[in-house]
Amino acid sequence: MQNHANVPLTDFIEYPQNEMLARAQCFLENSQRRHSIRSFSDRDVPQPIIEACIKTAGLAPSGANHQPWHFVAISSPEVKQKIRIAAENLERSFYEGRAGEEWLNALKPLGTDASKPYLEHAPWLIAIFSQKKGGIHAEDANTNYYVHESVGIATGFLIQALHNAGLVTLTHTPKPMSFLTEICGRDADNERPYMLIIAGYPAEDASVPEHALVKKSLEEIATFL
Ligand code: IYR
Repeated sequence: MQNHANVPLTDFIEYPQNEMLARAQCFLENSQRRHSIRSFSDRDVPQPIIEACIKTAGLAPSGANHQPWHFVAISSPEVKQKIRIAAENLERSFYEGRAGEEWLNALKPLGTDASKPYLEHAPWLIAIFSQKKGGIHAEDANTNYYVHESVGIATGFLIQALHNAGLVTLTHTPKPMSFLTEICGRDADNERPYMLIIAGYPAEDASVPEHALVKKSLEEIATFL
């Protein structure tokens, strides 16, 4: 079979099982301090931190290892302003009726509305795009597989990486998101905007909705057979 060479696994680290449990619990406790934040400070975050987090996202598993994603990291005030204006326009029509009553009721405990000042205040917006065609090399144009799953995993990696670095984030999906394609100068034929991640320091008065702290128990989310 062609192209099937393997290299030995040399970077696996085996921990004693007590240490494994301690590490798993430590990661859990660290993850329990991750919250979606809607109030950001305008303090700068150096680009190399964002670069390292995006590199972590790029390590996510993907269909046929095609890595069907592209991350546009935005710190330009002009670009952020364009995104805020476009997103708030869409959100206004969403909150004024397009969402429908059930959806609006589901959002009430979060206290969200059409105003999105953090799209300008936060130091970084990361627009994530999924790619229909691609391959293991950036210039490839083969079919990508499990694109949604792959980009979802990479997005999870990115959120955890940003949290681990000491930043707060918000996942934002203004609907429809096609305006991001144009503002970010991406190829509309091959790429779809997947999600916008806002990243930075929390504002001093940042808060977390009580609703967001209600997490299902292990028994509710898992079954062991
Ligand atoms: N995109 C809107 C609405 C919104 C939708 C869901 I589902 C949320 O979990 C939170 C908000 C907004 O950002 O306000």
